[in-house]
Amino acid sequence: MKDELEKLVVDLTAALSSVHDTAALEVVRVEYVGRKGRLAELMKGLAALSVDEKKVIGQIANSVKARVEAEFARVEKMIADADVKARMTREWLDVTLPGAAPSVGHLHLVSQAIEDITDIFRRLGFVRARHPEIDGDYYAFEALNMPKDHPARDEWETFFIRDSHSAEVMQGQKGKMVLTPHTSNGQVREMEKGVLPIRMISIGKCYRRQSTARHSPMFHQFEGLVIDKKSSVTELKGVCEYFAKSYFGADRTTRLRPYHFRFTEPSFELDISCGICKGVGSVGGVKCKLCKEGWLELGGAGMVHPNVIKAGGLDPDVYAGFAFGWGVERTMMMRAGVNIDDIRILYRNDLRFIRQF
Ligand code: FA5
Repeated sequence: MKDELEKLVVDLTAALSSVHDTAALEVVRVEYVGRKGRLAELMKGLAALSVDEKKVIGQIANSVKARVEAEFARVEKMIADADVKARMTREWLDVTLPGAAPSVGHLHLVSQAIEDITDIFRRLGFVRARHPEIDGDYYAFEALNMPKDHPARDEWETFFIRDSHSAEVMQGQKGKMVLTPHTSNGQVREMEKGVLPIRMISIGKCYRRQSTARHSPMFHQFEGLVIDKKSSVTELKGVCEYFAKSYFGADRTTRLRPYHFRFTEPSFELDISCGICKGVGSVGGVKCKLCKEGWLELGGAGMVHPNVIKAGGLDPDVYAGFAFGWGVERTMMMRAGVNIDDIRILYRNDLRFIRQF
């Protein structure tokens, strides 16, 4: 029995020499020291021995058990050490390498323009206001001196909202519901608030049934409205000039060109001098490719029509004012350094384009 115990240790050491992971170690453990393993089987033979033999063999068996445990402990440690080493190789990190900065986004080109525009008008005392982008026909047209069926409405190529149940145009409290074709719907809404004087800048989305290199079906306008007891075209001209110089550069100038809008009288189109030919219309004797005549159109403006002031609940004999409405995208596209030849690219969500600004 003594020899068999010694042989068990020799066999165990040999078996453990080819063990490299915990699964294999468990197999050997079951075979040698499991409940029905080789050691347990040998120990059963102890019962048949005499008392003296039991003493001797018992001592040897204890020493064998201690050696077996030591062997298992040695191999367990070896496997654990190898695991740690493998993990360190796998997860090795060079803390001296430069860090990878997370990619930080930025405001869309149009949002940047909206912030710049708001900032310029804020310096003149204009307060940012917001008005519905889906509104009743009354605010978009009727209150702006464009009665039902007036042909001037055609210019706005309006989207009306259909009722999903009846397929009829949806009726709101203030007439048919429209996707606002301009921000001028905010004029009467602002006057109705009854807080005077008014110096508002309202920037919002507009929608028209148009899609060309210069027209987007969805675009933004910024609407200025001043209503006070005294107001003049000179003041309007001063505001336009201040905006043009602040946004485009000190060398740019503006002109008001007579025009016609139903909601302003007199009405104008505001032009700014071209940044390429500096308002001359030609460069080195050749017609300017950008403007052809020295000026670029920015948008509409004028003195608020008395009927609109009345619609706002105010007395046109007491109050007067001016208004203007310009396209954010077109204004931004006229700025030096923004070389965009199709307005619609702004809304294609192509990151290769957006990341350039
Ligand atoms: C108007 O919308 C008037 N409400 C402006 C106004 C306000 C006049 C207050 C007087 C007083 P108009 O239709 O011209 O005017 O549009 C004004 C500007 O909006 C245009 O000059 C252009 O810059 C921009 N715009 C118009 N339609 C589009 C479009 N489809 N895509 C991009 N910009 C557009």
